[in-house]
Amino acid sequence: MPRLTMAQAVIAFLKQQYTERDGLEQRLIPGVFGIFGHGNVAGIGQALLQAPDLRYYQTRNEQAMVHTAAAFAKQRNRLQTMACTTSIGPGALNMVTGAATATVNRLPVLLLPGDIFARRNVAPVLQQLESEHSQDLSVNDCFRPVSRYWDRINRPDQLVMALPEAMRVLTSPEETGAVTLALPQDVQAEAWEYPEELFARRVWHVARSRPDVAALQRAAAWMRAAQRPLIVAGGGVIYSEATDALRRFVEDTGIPVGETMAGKGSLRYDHPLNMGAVGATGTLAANQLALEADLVIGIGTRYSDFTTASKTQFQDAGVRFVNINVAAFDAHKHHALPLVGDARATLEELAAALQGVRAPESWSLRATSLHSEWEAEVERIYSLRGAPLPTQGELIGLVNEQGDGEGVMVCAAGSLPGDLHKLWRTRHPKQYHLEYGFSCMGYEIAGGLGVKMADPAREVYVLVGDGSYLMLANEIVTSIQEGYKLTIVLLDNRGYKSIGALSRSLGMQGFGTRYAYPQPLNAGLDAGAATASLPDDRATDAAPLPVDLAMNARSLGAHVIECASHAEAAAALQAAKAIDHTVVIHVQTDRYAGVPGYFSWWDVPVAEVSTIDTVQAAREEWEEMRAKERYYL
Ligand SMILES: Cc1ncc(C[n+]2csc(CCOP(=O)(O)OP(=O)(O)O)c2C)c(N)n1
Ligand SMILES: [Mg+2]
Repeated sequence: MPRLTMAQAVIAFLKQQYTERDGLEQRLIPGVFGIFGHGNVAGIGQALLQAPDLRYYQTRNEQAMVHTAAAFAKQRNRLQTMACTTSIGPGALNMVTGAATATVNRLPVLLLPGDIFARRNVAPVLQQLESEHSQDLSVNDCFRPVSRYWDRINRPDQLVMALPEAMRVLTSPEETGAVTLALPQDVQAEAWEYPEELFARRVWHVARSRPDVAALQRAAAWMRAAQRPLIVAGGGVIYSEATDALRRFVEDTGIPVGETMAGKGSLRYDHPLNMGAVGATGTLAANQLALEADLVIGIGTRYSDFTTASKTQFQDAGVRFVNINVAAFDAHKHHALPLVGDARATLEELAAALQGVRAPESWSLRATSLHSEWEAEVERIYSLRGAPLPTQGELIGLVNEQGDGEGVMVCAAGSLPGDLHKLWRTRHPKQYHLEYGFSCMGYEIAGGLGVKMADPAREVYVLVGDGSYLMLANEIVTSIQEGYKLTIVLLDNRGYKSIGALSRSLGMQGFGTRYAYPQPLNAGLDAGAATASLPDDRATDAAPLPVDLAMNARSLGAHVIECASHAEAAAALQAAKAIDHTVVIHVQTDRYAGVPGYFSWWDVPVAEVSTIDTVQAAREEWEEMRAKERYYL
C-alpha cells in the first residue's frame, strides 16, 4: 500500500492511463500544463517534481493553457489530452472560459484547479471567496455548469472513486468535455495509503458503437425514398476517422455533402460531390441544395445555429432528418430518425444496407455542377487584389496556396472563420482547425500551440485578427520556450471587422468596433458622457491608435515580418518556411471588403423600438427572416 500525498496519487494515476481504438494504444494524458501559486506549488507541483516522467509545461495564462489542451485533443481526435494545474482563486477561475470552450466543442480536457483549505481553520485564505451562507463554496463551483464531470476532493481517499469517473468521461466520445477535479490545497499535501491497484496500467477502450438494427432499416428506407438527399458532415466524421468511409458512401450513393465548421475536411475540397460549407457561412452550392433537400443526413453534427442558419437553411416543406451521432442528444435533434453510433461504424452498416441505392441522377448532376460553380467563385475571390490594402479573401487564398499543403490552419473568432469556412480548400482531414463552437477570441495562438504539440511534423498556420491577438497572444512565449514553431498570420484591420460589419448590417454604423481615439480626446467623464464619442464607420478622419503589434510580437521573441501588400505577404510566407521558430507575419488588411453571403441568414435580434431609422429598417428585414425559422417537428 503506497503512502502518497493526494497530489502524488493523482500524478501516479495519470501516468498509467491509456486509450485504445482500432488497436492503437497511447497515453491518455502525456503531459501537464500549469501555472504555480500557493494553491498547487506544494501539492501538484511537488508531485510533478518527483515524477519527471510526466512532462510539465509552463504556460502564460490559465485560459490559454486550457485552449492549448483542447486543441491538442482535437488534433489527436480526442484520444489524448493534457491536464492543467492552477493555484486557487484567479488562477483557477481563469480556466472557466477555457473549460466552456472545450465542453461546447466536445473536447476532453482535465482541469485540476487548486481549492481553498478543506480544514477551514485558517480561512479566509489569500484569494478565498467568502460566503456568509456556506463554507462549502469556492470560486471552483463556477466550473460546474461548464464541466461534464465535476468533483471536489475533500479527503485523500475520495480520489479512489473520483479518478476513474473522470477518465470515463474524458474518454467517452458522447460525454466528453471539460473534467474538473478541484483539489483543496491542504488535501493535496495530505498522505494516505492508497490501494496498489489504483496505479495499475489501465486501458480505456474507445468503442465504435453501432446503431439499433431496426433504426438502421428505417433509415435505409427513408434514403431509398429520398429525392433530394444531402449529407451534413460535422466534427464527428473527423474524430471518428470516418473520412474514407464517407467518401466511399458518397461515391456509392451520389449524395452531395455540406460541411459544418468542425466537419470541414470530411471530404477533400475538390471532390465533385463536396458542396463545401453549409449554413450561415455556407457556399452557394451547399446552401442552395440545403434549401431544397427533402432528407438531411447529419453525421456527427450538433446543428449549431450557424449550420442551420438559425433554422432557416432547410426549407423543403417535408424535410426529414436522419442523424448519425454517438450522442443520443445530438442524434435526436430536429425530431430526427436517430442512428446512435460511431460515424464510421454506422456509415459502413448503412452502406451495406443500401447496396446499389443511389440518389436520383439529376440531383447528383446538379450537385457536381454547383461544385464547379462554387470553385469558380473561390477562384474569383482568391484573385482579387485589393488596393491600397489586400482583402482578407485574397490573403486566405495566399495562405491556402502558398502555405504547406500538409499543414494545419488554426482560427477561432472574428471575420476570419466565416470567410475561411467558405473559402479554405481543405486537402486533408486535419487541415482546417476552427474553434467555432464557442468562437472564443484568444483561442487562436494558444490553440495553434496545442496543434503543433500534437503533430510537430506539420506546419501550423494560425490566422488571427488584431482583436483576438490583443486579447491573448502570450503563448508565443511558450512556443519559443518549447521550440514549437508556429506561423502566425496576423490580419490587422484596426478593430473588429466582423462585429463592425454585423453592426452596419443591423443599422448601427459599426459603433464601438474601431480602434481609434474618441473625439474630442480627454473630454472628461462627466462632460464626456454627452459630448465625446468613439468614431464609428462614418467618420473618415478617425485618428488611429499608436499600437504596433509587430513590435509587440517581436518583444515576445517571435521572428516578425511586416507586410502591407499581397506580394509582400507572399514573400513573407515563403521566408517563414526557412525560419525555425515562431514567425508572426503582420499584414495590414482592408476593414471593409467582405466575402458575400450565399442564400443564408443568421438570427441576431434587432431592437423592436429605436430612435435610429437605420435600426428600424433593419428590424423590418429581421422580422421577414424571423418568419422563415422552422421547428422541424
Ligand atoms: C472572448 C470573446 N469576446 C468577444 C467576442 C465577440 N467578438 C466576436 S468577433 C470580435 C472581434 C474580433 O476582432 P478581430 O480579432 O480583430 O477580428 P476581425 O473581426 O477584425 O476579423 C468580437 C469582439 C468573442 N467572440 N470572444
Ligand atoms: Mg480586426
